[in-house]
Parts: sequence; C-alpha cells; structure tokens
Amino acid sequence: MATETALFNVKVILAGDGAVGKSSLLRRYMLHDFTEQHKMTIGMDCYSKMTKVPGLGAVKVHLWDLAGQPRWASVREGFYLGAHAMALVFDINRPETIKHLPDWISECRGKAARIPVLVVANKIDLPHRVPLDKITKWATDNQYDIIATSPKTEVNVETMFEKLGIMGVNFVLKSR
Ligand SMILES: Nc1nc2c(ncn2[C@@H]2O[C@H](COP(=O)(O)OP(=O)(O)O)[C@@H](O)[C@H]2O)c(=O)[nH]1
Ligand SMILES: [Mg+2]
Repeated sequence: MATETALFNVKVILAGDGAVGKSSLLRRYMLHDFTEQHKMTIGMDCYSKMTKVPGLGAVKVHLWDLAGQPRWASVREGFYLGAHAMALVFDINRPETIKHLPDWISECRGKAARIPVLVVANKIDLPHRVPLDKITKWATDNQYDIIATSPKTEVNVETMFEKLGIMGVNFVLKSR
C-alpha cells in the first residue's frame, strides 16, 4: 500500500461521562465492530487514522479516548493540551450525563481554551429521556455543533469523525 504523508496532524479528544459510549464510537469507526460489554477505559486510549478532508488532502487524525470516571480527572488534564477539536459525548438515555456537559467544557477550557466542540448525542437507538431539541438549542446557543449517533445501529459514526477532522483542521489553520 502506498504511504501518504499527512499535510495536517490533528488531535481530537473524546470526553464525556463514563459509559456514554466513547470507546464504542471509536471501536465502530476504527474496527467496524460493536460490543454490548462495557470495559472501563484505563486512563486513555489512542488511535490514529488517515483521512481526506475535501479541498485539503490527507489529514492524520489522532483520536484520544479519555476515561470519563472522576478517578481519572488528574490523568485527563494533560490530554487536553494541544487538542484541536473535542467530541463531547452524552447518553440520550441517561439525563445525568447531559447535566454534566458544562463540567466537561470547564475541565477542557482550562487547558485548551478555544477548541471547537462537537456535542455527540449517543445511543439514539434507545428511548430519548431528554428531547434532542432541548440539547440542540443549548448547543447552538453556545456555538457548539451537534450530531446524534449510535455505534450500535451504525448511525452517523463516520460522519461524526469526518466532522471532527474538518473542525480540527480548521482550528489548526486558524491558529497559525
Ligand atoms: N444501545 C446502545 N448501547 C451503546 C451504544 N454505544 C455504546 N453502548 C453501550 O454502552 C456501554 C458503554 O460503552 P463504552 O463505549 O464502554 O462507554 P465509555 O465509557 O464512554 O467509553 C457498553 O455496554 C456499550 O455496549 C449505542 O449507541 N446504543
Ligand atoms: Mg471508554
């Protein structure tokens, strides 16, 4: 296979409470696979993938999967540094994961002040215990992009990561 040199290297982080589906989104995107089992991420996992951004060419996206549980908070601090985009994931079936979104924003903003945020409404195959409209309004009011996903039923996973790549590249270009 021909190797391609990336014109851009983009660091994307996945944040959000434990068990909202961050690792599952990555697993679906990277390995085209899904499992019902939840295995807590230990500290952090990292994956890289070459993608093409229309009009810009080859982009290498480095995806950082953060462990969401409070016990990993001190480990997470360093992961925000140098990030170019953040996926803020919650579980549409667990309202408390939505309530915690502003805490994730504050944790990140302390380390990566202006990175673009994509709010990810995950597990949309399950009953929506908070209406999507309400969260969409919160996201738009705060100038965050939003997408509804399900790695289980394969909804919008590719689109989510493509969006993050583009957001990351735009942030790199803006920061130059
Ligand atoms: N029904 C449903 N379950 C999901 C979905 N995404 C993840 N899960 C399940 O939610 C649990 C937690 O997922 P995981 O990816 O480990 O969450 P993380 O802690 O945020 O990385 C696992 O049991 C997954 O199988 C989804 O889109 N729909
Ligand atoms: Mg995980």
